[in-house]
Parts: sequence; C-alpha cells; structure tokens
Amino acid sequence: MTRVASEQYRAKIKSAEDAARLIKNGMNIGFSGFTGSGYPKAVPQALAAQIKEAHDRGEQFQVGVFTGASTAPELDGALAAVDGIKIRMPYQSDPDMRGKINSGVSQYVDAHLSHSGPQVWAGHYGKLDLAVIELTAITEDGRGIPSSSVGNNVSWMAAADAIILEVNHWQSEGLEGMHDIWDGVALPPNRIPIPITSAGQRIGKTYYDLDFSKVIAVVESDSPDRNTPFKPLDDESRKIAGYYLDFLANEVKQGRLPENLLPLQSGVGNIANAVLSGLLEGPFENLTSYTEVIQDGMVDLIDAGKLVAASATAFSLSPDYATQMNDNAAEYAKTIILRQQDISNHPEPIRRLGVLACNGLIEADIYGNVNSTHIMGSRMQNGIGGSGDFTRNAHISAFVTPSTAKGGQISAIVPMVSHHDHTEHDVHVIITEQGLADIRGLAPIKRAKLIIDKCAHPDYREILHDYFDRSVATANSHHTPHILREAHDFHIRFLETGTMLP
Ligand code: 0RQ
Repeated sequence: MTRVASEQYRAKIKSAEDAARLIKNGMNIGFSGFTGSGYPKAVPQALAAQIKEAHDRGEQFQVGVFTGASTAPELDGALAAVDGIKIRMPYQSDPDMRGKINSGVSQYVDAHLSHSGPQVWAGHYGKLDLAVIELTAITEDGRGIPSSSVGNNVSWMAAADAIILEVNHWQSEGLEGMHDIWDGVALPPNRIPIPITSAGQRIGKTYYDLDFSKVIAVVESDSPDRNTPFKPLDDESRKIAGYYLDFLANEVKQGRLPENLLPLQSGVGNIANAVLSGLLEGPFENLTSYTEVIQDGMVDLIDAGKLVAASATAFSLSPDYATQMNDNAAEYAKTIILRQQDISNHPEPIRRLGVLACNGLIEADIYGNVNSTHIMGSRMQNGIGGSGDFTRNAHISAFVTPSTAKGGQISAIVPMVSHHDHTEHDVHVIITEQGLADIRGLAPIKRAKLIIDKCAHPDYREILHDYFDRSVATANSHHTPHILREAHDFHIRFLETGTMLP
C-alpha cells in the first residue's frame, strides 16, 4: 500500500535513480536528517552512483550538502566515498565524511545547529537549489507527515527552489501527531516571540504544509534509520554520571533547583546515556527535557513514568529502541514532541526554561575554556552540533569527559585548549571520572586549582600545577596567567612523541 494518499502527489512518483538524475553538478542541497534519523536513504545513494559514473567519465560532479546534523552511511558515507561533497554543513560524524574534511576534499562549515537553517535560508551560503526530505506519509489533502527527525526541514523547504520527497515505509505511521511544526519561524525583521513556556507545550501543527508547485519528484523507500548501538555502560561513565547526579541533588538540597529539576539537555554518547540511566535509579520524579535528541535512556525514563515531557528535534536511538519506538510511537507521542531544530535549539526557550545542559568535550583548559570539536588544534572530529546553543544559554552548563584519551597518552585537561568552542564565560561545571569542578562564581586562578585537583588525571596533575604556578610567577597579570611560549606544549609533545607526558 502506498503511503502517498494524495493523487496529485502520486502522479509525481519516480524511482530514486530518476529523481537523482534531476540533480546537477554544483547544486546546493538541503537534506533532512539529524543524528542518524529521518534522513533520505534512496536518493542520496542513487546520487552517489551517478556522481561516481560522472567521475569515471572524467566529468566534475560535486554538490553542497546541508543537513540537520549527522546522518548515516547512506547519505554522508555514500556521497563522501565518491568525493561528491563540495561543501558540508553543519554537524557530521560519519568516518568517511570526516576523512574527506580532514584531507581537504570537502570544505566544512561548523555552524551552530540553531543557526544553520536560518543562515542558509537567508542566503549566507548562496542559493539552495533543492531540498530532499524524508516523510512518513503524504495525506490525501497533500500534507507531509514528518518522520523520525524534523531538523532543518522547514527551512530547507522554504528556501529551496525545488523539493524531492522521499516517503519511507519503514517509519511508523504512529509518528503522526508527535511533531510540532511552528509557522512563526521567519527571518529578521519578521521574527516574533516563540511562545514556549514549558518543555511539553505544543505551539504548532503536526504536519508540514508542502508547496506542491516546488515538488519535482516523490520517491518511495523502505529502509530503517541506521543507528549504532550504545556500548554497555562502563565504570568510568557510571562514575561521571554519579558525580553529576550528586551535584544536581545537592542543588535541590541547597534550594537552588526545584525537586523535579529544570528541563534537561543531554549530549549524545555513552556518558550522556549513563546520566540518563542514573536518573532512572535516582530520586527525581516528574522530570522534563528540552533537548535536541531523544536517546534510549529517555525512553526508559518515559516508560518508568519519571520523564513526563520530552522536547527534541530527532531520535538518536539504538536499533532495539528504534524498533520499540516504531511499535509504540502513538503512545510515546503523548510525551515526546519533535520540533524544528531552530526551535529545539533556540536560545530564547533554552534561556527562559532554564535548561540544565550536559555535553561531552574533547579538552578543557585549566581556566574552563572548552574544545568540543578539534583534535590537536587542526583535525575536525564531529562539529559543535547543538552544544553551543545549549551551553551558552543554559541555567547550568556542565561538560563531561574521561580525564584521558588514547590509553592515557592525552590529558583532557590542558594548559590552553587548542581550539575554542565554549569559552570560560559559558562553562559552569566540568566532570571527569576523577571528580567534579563546580567553577561557578570563581575567578580564573581559583578555577584553575579546582579543575586540576578535581578533574585532571593524577599522571598530569603535577605538570599542570607546575605550569600554573610558573604562570602566576611570571605572567604579565594575575588574572588569567599564561606562559604563551609553553601554553601548547602538551599538544606539541603529543604530535612529536605520541604522548602528552614529559
Ligand atoms: O576517538 O573514536 O578514535 O576512539 O575522540 O571520544 O571519549 O568516545 O567521547 O563519543 O562522547 O565524544 C566531544 C567528540 C566526545 C562529542 C565529543 C577521541 C576519543 C575517541 C570520541 P576514537 P569519546 P564521545 C548534542 C551536543 C560536540 C557536539 C555536541 C561531540 C573520540 O561529545 O562531538 O556536544 N561533541 N553536541 O579517543 C584526542 C582528546 C580526545 C580525543 C577524545 N583530548 N584528544 N582525541 N578523543 N578526547 C549532539 C548534537 O549536537 C547532534
């Protein structure tokens, strides 16, 4: 049975190959997709095959690829493998895509997720030629039922000259009703206040209004979202999660947070999932979340009745949980709301609701500056994603990381970060398996001592203290003392010798 109930739209059904033939060298394309969910699966693979054929004939063929966030092997992976991506924006995490960025084949612009859609729409990246958007269904009266992510789809469809719709039969029809698509999104000077005053509040419609005149093809597909299972929780992640939950409990005890906390935002990854598991066993009830992705741990919290409202823009579920979601989507739609990413990640509701943000980092420095994106200053890992949207605007911004990487050869705490994503002004709490540094309200020199003592691995504590002490003794100021000639010695040593240890 077709999911394209509208006769008008049925007349536009094409094979993925025929739809991909409408795409030409140099086009800028806005694809749906966010953290491995809701991305088109058939058209990008057909496009990759055509790019490869063109390259085999010696012809140039590359496109600009804009998405919500990371996608999966069928999109980023397939297009990167054939050197088909001229420019990529925003967050990505596919190993092939990362490889092409770091080898210089593809240009990458690491925009904040909340900025990405409006910036393209406003023309900062030139013209958007095409939007390729996955849907769950098209109704008889021509409404588009979103699939497992909303991401930048509204911006892409508004900005693009033409639209290809990919209707995926794998997506559960029970998803209808879960989405909240707000018509109020506009470019300056036409912006209006976003009327969200609680995480679970709906302000829009459950479907996309499609512009029939722009739709050049409808493709039917039947493939699962490709998500990776989480690693089983290890002791380190549990410890880090434990420190964070104790911190929150103490904030409640001190009267600084309500008993059901404030809306939670959680980054992706194993530590984030450990925090969510900890909440399952912990004392907090009637929790809410205002975040960007729904993870396995949140589904467990909903099942346990502990999480009563969850606002996001996409799923980031392991395969088992994606199946569970598909089987029970209509029930979960009572608790989960999927919004446009320029609403889920917008500073206005994040600041108003007082979100508690918790994200991963690559390295932090002794003064609390955070690098979430670059390895040794130059090499792109994934991108800033939504971490900046939330960190800058949260009521409390926490960062979590193991204290070392690569078998202890790299310290996550360094004298000066090799790339800045989140400045000391935005970072409130840093947590490693060694402990938690609550740096709120502290001047830089107090922060440095706390971060080294609480968060650095014992193998690195002494050399960090030594750097700090000599900085205090010799720098041109006592405010944020540095020895500029040595500030990146940890990184230089690692690049030259394979270890940050002297
Ligand atoms: O490398 O994959 O080769 O083993 O970086 O590190 O410790 O597994 O941690 O998966 O949680 O990722 C910051 C990258 C952490 C992530 C980051 C190496 C390490 C490993 C991954 P391998 P871990 P995680 C919500 C919010 C930005 C976006 C964001 C991220 C790999 O959290 O992308 O927060 N954040 N979005 O070995 C060299 C160091 C290192 C290091 C770790 N100091 N030096 N390598 N690694 N620290 C989601 C969205 O926005 C969609």
